[in-house]
Amino acid sequence: MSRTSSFVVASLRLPIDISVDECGNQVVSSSPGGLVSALRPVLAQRDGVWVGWPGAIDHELAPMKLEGLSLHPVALSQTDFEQFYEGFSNATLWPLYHDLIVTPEFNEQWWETYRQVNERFAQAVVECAEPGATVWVQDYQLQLLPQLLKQARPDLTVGFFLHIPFPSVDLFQQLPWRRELLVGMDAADVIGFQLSSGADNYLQLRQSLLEPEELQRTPVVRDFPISIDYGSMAARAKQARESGAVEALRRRLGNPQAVLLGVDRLDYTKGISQRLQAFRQLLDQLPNHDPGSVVFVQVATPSRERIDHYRATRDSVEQLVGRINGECAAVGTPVVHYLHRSLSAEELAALYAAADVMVVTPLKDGMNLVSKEYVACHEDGSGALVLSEFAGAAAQLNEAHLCNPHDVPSITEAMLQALRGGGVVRNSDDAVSDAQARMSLMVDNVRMFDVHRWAQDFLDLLEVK
Ligand code: ADQ
Repeated sequence: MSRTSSFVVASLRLPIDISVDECGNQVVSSSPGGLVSALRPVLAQRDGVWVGWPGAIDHELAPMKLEGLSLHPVALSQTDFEQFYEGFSNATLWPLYHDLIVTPEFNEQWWETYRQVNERFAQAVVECAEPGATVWVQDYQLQLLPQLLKQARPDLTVGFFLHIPFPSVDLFQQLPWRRELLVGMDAADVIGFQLSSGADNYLQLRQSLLEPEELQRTPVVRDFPISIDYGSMAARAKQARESGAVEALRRRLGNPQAVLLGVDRLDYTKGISQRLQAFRQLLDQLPNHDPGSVVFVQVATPSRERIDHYRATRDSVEQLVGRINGECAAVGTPVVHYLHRSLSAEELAALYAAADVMVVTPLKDGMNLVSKEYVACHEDGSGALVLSEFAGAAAQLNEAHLCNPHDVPSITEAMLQALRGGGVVRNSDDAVSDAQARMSLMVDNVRMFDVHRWAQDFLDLLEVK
């Protein structure tokens, strides 16, 4: 039986994982993450319902209550998965919105399936929404939902938030279905972007694509930079230090002078190869260091692995790891430690806390939560952040060592600056106190603008509409 509510969230994924236990029974467990921790209190307060895909293909699941959250599953078939998710969402919109790092594919059938899946999500939301309910739609996979919802239920108040960058007008205009997508989103009452540049691009696009009568209706269009659950991240890092996990980790790495860290979904937008090339150049520039005294740890979560560009990215990253270790490591002391898997929240916090320099070099990124998670793990002012100018987070974390990830020497230079602050290169007291001041300012920023504030700011605006 589906529950109804005056508050509904719709996102591609429900915050759950489905697995099978040793007796062959299906187990549904909640999967933690920033969006869930932001939305949980908001949903609890309003007794809301979350509509989304449980993550398993061809799997019908009844509406359920899990750890206090009311969940309303939408099933995806194998064809939906291939054409809506891997196809239109991740091989058309994702590369187009990330400034054509790879070439987007335009496929009429994928578009048709995208439309159909959006319609099914709209039906599911309509089933759950009480008269006059507020609906908050998340991200590029559900861009047609605002219009579909308003057509079916003009009584609903609808908000839409885009987690990835919104491209410039001429890039968006390449889409054969540009008008349909824009009109789909434009029906929302509040349309949120990570950055003001996204909001500006959107407003310009409206002017060029909408008819004069359509322009009479003006949704609120604004930036709402997303953030993290600062409190729980900082608490996990504290726990990792106090339990000795951080020290143990550094010991396992051979007690190096400096640990540099990268943590990403393995995606071509994240600039992992460029970062590894920069690390290789850095090793050449460090005066008389022993192999293994400066190490790089790269953790890459498997992602979208059946899509060709993702396979090619993995191959390129793994070749580079092999080449750098082949050239620079000694037996028993690798210089790059590479993990191709997901880590638990506790393991991740221990790694962040153990790292002297976090290296975040996306070629383009809506926000980038990893950079904010690292900052939250360094409340004491330790550590340093190397950050791409093309990550949304750079607009807020301007005390980071900014770099241009398309220019490898610029990443190397930012790494060197960060190591100077840590006293690894040309130790100076001034450099160390400058580094602490930079980190403390970033800590204050992330603490103040956390994910709870993000959700509250968006909903405050939506609920007065
Ligand atoms: P993503 O592209 O997934 O998100 P990001 O913001 O960095 O990028 O979030 C990744 C999340 O996955 C982080 O919370 C991180 O801790 C976690 N993660 C990464 N590697 C992991 C690993 N090996 N093990 C465990 N966890 C790992 C999209 C947009 C971003 C935007 C977010 C939120 O592309 O620009 O910041 O949505 O809006």
